[in-house]
Amino acid sequence: MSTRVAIIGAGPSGLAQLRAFQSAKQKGAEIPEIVCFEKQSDWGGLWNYSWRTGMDENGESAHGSMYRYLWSNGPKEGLEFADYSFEDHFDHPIASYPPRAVLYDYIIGRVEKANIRNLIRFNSPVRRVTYDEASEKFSIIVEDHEKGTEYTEEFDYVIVSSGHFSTPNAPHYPGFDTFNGRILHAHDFRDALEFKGKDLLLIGTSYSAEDIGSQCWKYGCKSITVSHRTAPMGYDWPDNWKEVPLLTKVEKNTCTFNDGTQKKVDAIILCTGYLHYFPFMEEKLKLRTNNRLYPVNLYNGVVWVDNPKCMYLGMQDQWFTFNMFDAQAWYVRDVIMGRLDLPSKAKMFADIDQWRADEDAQSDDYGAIKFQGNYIDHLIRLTDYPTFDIQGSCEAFYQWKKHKKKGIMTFRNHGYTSVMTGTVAPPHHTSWVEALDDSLESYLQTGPDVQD
Ligand code: FAD
Ligand code: NA7
Repeated sequence: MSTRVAIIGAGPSGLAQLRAFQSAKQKGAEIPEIVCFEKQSDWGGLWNYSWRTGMDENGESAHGSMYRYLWSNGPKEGLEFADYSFEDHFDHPIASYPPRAVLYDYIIGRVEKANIRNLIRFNSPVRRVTYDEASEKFSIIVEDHEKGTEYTEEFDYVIVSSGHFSTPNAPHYPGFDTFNGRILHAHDFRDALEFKGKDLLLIGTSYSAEDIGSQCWKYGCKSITVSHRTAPMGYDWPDNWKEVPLLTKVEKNTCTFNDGTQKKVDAIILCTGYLHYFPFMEEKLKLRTNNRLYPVNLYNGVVWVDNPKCMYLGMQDQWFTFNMFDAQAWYVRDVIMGRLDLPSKAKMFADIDQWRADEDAQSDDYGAIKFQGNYIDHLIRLTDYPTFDIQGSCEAFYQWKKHKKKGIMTFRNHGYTSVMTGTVAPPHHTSWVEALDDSLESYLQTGPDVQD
């Protein structure tokens, strides 16, 4: 029997893995048998927008955390695939912060071309993964929602690419049970228009707070109050946006903060991040980590040291995304295909420690971006993934940071240089604040250029 490889999840990470194997096959290599299990009825992971919250149509926890009107929160020049540029896909240059539908189209365009959909079993959540030392095989229990059955199959390798921005970290604050409105986690936020004319409290200061707040502001909420645990975001916010210290208690609609100030609000959105959650992995294979750039126990950020036939993709906190998943997928492919050897366990652990110490030594976001760029560079040097100017991609991120500082509601009007094609992105035809239609059709229209 040939080597069997299971991939769990057909989001950007799982799709990168499928594409990596297909690329080797295209170049004449004999590849293992691949089966990708996907819980949802379609591919694309978080980028496959769903209105559903709570449970999906099969009674599984709804995976989606993306919401309507979401535009890329970083420049597309930082995430571009090295083997499939935006120009390859759209035939002409497009602006730097595409909405969700445009990025979805881009991700899917590559895998449609690679013709790999037949390797994915949809509506198939993985229930349990165990490893048997005697047979040296993984046993995977899968629910088949199409047939209404559960079955078990054996594999030689398992690649977990089920994402880590789906299980809410939802803290409790005193008095939440007396609140006369909606308390929701960012995971369940879908349409900013729900909050038009409302006073909102957001807790948290990272991407979700910044972007959900900006969305609600753009679509007409009355006011935004953002409560921080560590430090305020510190942008030059609009007049009806205020940053306050941590929430201490809620009494009906009145929220009290650490400095004694109070605010009456209509809804509370917990933008308090997500948990890495892998209930289907047996304990000896289960990744337990907080959200950081170099999680514990993963050699080269992907190989589970205690059982190197088990890999995790995309488990890092993310500055880079799609091209980082590619770098990882190409590396994992080459380990599985015996093109790359792994060092001893002790050496793998020592190497992880070194990377983590380097991560800890970074003092700001610029250092963190560079760190992740170095990690990607390290991986792509090991495989035939097309090399690209990672320093140039970091540069796009540095400019993005500066543009955000300059104008948090205008940064998306800027364009950056693609390190894949050398093209400078044209400004979008409408400024982000005025662009209420986030459809692919509207985005790809040409029109008067905008730059602030
Ligand atoms: P996911 O996209 O989460 O895909 C995981 C897949 O695994 C899903 O299809 C899921 O159904 C499947 N799955 C889960 N459990 C099982 C199971 N037990 N069995 C079978 N299948 C399973 N990144 C950017 O680059 N730019 C952005 O603008 C951006 N915006 C974001 C906005 C939000 C609100 C969030 C939450 C994230 C955003 N990201 C953004 C980051 C995002 O994590 C990545 O872009 C990307 O989606 C990660 O891909 P992934 O495949 O690792 O995980
Ligand atoms: P992040 O980036 O993990 O940030 C989580 C935020 O939540 C961060 O500001 C934390 O503050 C805050 N947090 C966490 N727990 C609490 C409690 N108990 N009380 C108050 N504040 C808390 O998650 P996001 O959802 O913003 O972003 C995730 C991805 O979605 C991201 O990659 C984007 O691409 C989209 P801290 O600074 O730790 O005090």
